Amino acid sequence: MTNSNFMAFPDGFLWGSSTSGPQSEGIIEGDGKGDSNWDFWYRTSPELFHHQIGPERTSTFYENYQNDLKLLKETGHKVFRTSIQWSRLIPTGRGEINFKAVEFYRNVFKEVNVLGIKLIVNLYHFDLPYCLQEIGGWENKEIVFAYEAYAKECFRLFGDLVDTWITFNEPIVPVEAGYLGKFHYPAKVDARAAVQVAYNTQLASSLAVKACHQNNASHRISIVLNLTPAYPRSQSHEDIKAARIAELFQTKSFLDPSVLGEYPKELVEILSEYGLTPDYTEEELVIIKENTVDFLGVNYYQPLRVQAPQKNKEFDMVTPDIFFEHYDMPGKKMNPHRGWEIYEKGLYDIGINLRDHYNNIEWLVTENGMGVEGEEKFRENGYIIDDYRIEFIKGHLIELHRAIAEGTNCKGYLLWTFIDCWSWLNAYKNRYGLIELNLTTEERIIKKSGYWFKELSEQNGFLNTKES
Ligand code: BGP
Repeated sequence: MTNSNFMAFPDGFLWGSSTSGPQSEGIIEGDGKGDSNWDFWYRTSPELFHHQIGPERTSTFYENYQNDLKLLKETGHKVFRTSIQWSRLIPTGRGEINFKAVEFYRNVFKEVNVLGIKLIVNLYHFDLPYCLQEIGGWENKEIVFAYEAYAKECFRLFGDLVDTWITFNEPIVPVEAGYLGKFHYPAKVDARAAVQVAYNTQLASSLAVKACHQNNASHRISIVLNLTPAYPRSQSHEDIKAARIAELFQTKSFLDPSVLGEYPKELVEILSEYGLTPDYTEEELVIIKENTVDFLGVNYYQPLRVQAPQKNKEFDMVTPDIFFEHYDMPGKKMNPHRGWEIYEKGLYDIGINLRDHYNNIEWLVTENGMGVEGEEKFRENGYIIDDYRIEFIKGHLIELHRAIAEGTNCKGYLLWTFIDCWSWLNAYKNRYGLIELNLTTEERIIKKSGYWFKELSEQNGFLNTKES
């Protein structure tokens, strides 16, 4: 049957998008920016980056922010999330401030406020100042205190313009991609280092929460986590156990300390059993306990499907493969343009999990979106007709709507992303924007989804014509 329902969202629901400093600003001569780990990696290994496009050529927001921000209105934004680049504000990571960066960020934040759009500012989106990488990066506890000092500077310099902050975006990603895989710098495989990096990042996040509240008790601060329930291949004891452990590593390792103030007991036991307990002190655990987040940001792209590891497999070092393997589920619905599974119900499951196990904490979808390689093939009469993206968003919103109706405390939906942006090793391979960026002319052209998104925001919902 056809179910023509208008999916109305709660009053004041925030519609918008997220981007980040390193993925949108670009670098220009004389801007005073220091190197981040990405700038350094690109300079030394450009061949790793798609079409050898590096972070200096990102979407030129640094120069074009005034015009770009006008497009926020044209695409119906009620909220906008971006990040400060630590290496732009404090080029050597510690000490001297770059006043050109202060001026730039203050101008951007002022402009967003003038437009009447809610601003959320993230302090860290995978981008460590390279000087700090040279002394061990997040493996070294000194970086925790350098980050705390940086966060305090941000609250002091921008606290009159920004009242909603994020400590880190997807902190598990640099752990996995930089210390268990080779997609982020320093691209090494070392489980002990991975655990220490994860712990140090959590401690830094908790210290930033504390500093934010000390600076202004009415300001709110969160962490953005890429949450997804881990779905087991089968209901066998082994697969269920594998899914439980995958969830411990990939979601609960930051979710529990950030929201509940404590690490899950089973995770602590596993780490101890494998000799991976990080260096920590009781005082640090008290900081984590006492400084939980005010709300949560959730990024969701694709589900995590797992199976028990094959029996009798030999491992010469501890890696997550000892505990679980990825499961390639036959017949799954795919985004063929990115090679990622589409599973809309994941968003519903996240909402219900937060409702039932995390004190029904207030949360926002801070990223969800559909990456498309070769998107120019969908251009008609000069602009991109991305009906697939509209369908993708609608499918997820139906599940989010259902979770809200059942009591989850979700206050907004931020798409990834505003204008097509640079994405790490993938550079500009996958386009996600409501607005197309022409890399040669730097022209910005609103896609069909951009106009649709404006309508969605103005009507605070959409007509669901999906078969049910
Ligand atoms: C998220 C990151 C974003 C962005 C996005 C798309 O995990 O927070 O920074 O990069 O993924 O990634 P990709 O371009 O690799 O598809």
